[in-house]
Amino acid sequence: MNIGITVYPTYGGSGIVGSELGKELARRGHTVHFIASALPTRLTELNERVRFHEVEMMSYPLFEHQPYTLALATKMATVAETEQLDLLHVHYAIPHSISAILARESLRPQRRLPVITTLHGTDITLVGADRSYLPITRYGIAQSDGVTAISHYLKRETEETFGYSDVEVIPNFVCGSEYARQPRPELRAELSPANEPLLVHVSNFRPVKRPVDCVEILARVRGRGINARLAMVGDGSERGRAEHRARCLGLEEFCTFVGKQPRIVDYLSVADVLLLPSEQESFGLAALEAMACEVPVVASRVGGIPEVVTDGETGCLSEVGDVAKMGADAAALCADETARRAMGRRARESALSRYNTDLVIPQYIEFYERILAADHD
Ligand code: GMT
Repeated sequence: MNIGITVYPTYGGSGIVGSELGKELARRGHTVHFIASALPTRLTELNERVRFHEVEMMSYPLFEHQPYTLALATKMATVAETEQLDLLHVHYAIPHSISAILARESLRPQRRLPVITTLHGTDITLVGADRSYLPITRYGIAQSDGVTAISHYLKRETEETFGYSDVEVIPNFVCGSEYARQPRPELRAELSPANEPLLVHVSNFRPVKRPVDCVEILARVRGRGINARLAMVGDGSERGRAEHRARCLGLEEFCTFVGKQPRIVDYLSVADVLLLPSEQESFGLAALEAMACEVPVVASRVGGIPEVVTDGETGCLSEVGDVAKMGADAAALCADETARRAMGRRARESALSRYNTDLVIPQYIEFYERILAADHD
């Protein structure tokens, strides 16, 4: 197949999933055309089967804001014609599904161009549910030829928020050979110089991720007499607040903020516990990647996380904001290496038996084939 994929190229779960999906489809013989405003973060290598088409923005004095949605639609239609695309697969509903629908409609007299929208979470739970965006998001979903969601939770949310139920659940996935615990003694020594227990948080530091809670959790762990450290991986609007809280609690020397990193697997390989205290999380890709690296997860019992992390088996779940309980759970894991390693092994087994690329990528391919085979007017 010739597949057009659109993602936000910035640091975010939907961009990662869309990029990794494209690479996996190319490995299976398909040609993937990324259509985006910039090269997506994880798309490090382009080749004959993984191509990139940049959306060009025209600046004109009359435009107070450049109309990205229209520029994207134009690019989608052009690429669909020149590259003979079979379908467009967009990740994140706003505005990508609207652009794709415009592209499809503009080409309708000449060719069929099915649009598949994958919902990732905040496009529904935050942005799409905002009253001002709700009608257009509902339209984008209802007008797509196929809709997928990354968890059963998100499918339910889509039904509740938009009254739309024809949604296929295709979860996030992880490559078991890429995401496996690898010895990284230098990095471990840098983040934990005396081999202290190491807590790791990975996110885009948006308010919804509650990164400040990670600092609070570290304080609770250390308050129990455990000399733990914390590595904060990523960047975003809440980073300053988290750093400030670490200073206020006198913990700055035990917290390392490493910013955005290209190889998350290295940080997961040296982690003892992953912290994911999110306010909302429709799946929790960071949790899945940590589990594949044998890292138990201490997380909020929210959204799709309970589908991924089994409380007491592969991690520990708590109510959002309950940093006392999360601190106690993390401390218990830090203190008992045998139990922690056993939980880590179960986490990898659970992650790969359900979310390995070889299980999930064929679900996307079958979905594409079903949409292409469907009757159309
Ligand atoms: O909040 C993020 O991490 C970014 C966001 C996105 O759409 O870019 O991530 C969402 O998609 C990920 C990949 O499908 C999911 O694993 C995350 O759970 C989800 N984030 C939220 O729901 C907050």
